Amino acid sequence: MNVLVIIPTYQERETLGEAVERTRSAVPGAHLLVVDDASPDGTGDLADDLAAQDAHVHVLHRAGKDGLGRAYVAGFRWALERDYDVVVEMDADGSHQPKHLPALLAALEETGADLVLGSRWVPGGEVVNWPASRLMLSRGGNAYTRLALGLPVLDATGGYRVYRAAALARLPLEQIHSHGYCFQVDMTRRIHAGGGLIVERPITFVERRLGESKMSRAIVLEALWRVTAWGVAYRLSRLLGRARPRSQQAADEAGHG
Ligand SMILES: Nc1nc2c(ncn2[C@@H]2O[C@H](COP(=O)(O)OP(=O)(O)OP(=O)(O)O)[C@@H](O)[C@H]2O)c(=O)[nH]1
Ligand SMILES: [Mg+2]
Repeated sequence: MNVLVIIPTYQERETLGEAVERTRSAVPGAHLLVVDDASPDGTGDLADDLAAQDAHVHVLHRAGKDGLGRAYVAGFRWALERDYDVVVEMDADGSHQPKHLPALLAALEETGADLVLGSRWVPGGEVVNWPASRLMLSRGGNAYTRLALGLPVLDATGGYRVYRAAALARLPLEQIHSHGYCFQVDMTRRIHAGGGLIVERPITFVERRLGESKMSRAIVLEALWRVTAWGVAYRLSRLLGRARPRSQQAADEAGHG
């Protein structure tokens, strides 16, 4: 399997080096793509230095900060234009530990899944060093998401995950407009709606020690309105989907009668 690990960065000069180093030793055969949004702190230059020293490291520079979702979509396109079978999403900030990657990749192979979620909320999964407020936000966000969208997973918002490239190739990437972490929910619901198999494997998520979080009120509000809008659309389509066979039946009966 040709594996590409995509690491989006904005202002991660303090964390990127360690993330790259740990990933390289956890999965030596994999390639890495850093997608940097012109970080003013020079993260992009650091990424270029790392790439110059290591043929497995690549860099995609983007013009300015444009959100996690857009950065990943650009990374997915880069991967699909090349010969990768598997695409991984991973944060630069140390929260997603590369030591879990072999198990996540093995799960993709063993189960034949299209998407393997590194999950904080399945048995064996955990979060280290989060304040109660952040735990509640993630728990609550996931409960609301599951209810609204009928997704059969416990951690739809997590950003440590493994995709089969063929499953990404089937998605209309140009239609994905979510910016913040609701992008993860968007991807999950699209894979699920397309009949893709999604499995979860436990991870230990560690809160960042260095650098600054890009989590904001705007990102939470975007998630709330988008998940609600997707939920309404999902319920409507189910309602119409159920109504169609009945009306078809009625039309058939009328035809016979
Ligand atoms: N390219 C790019 N990367 C981004 C952008 N926003 C966030 N990132 C990266 O996406 C990853 C996750 O962002 P974080 O700031 O850690 O967000 P978070 O994990 O929700 O928040 P914390 O748990 O508080 O760290 C990090 O590697 C960021 O550098 C963006 O607009 N563009
Ligand atoms: Mg983080």
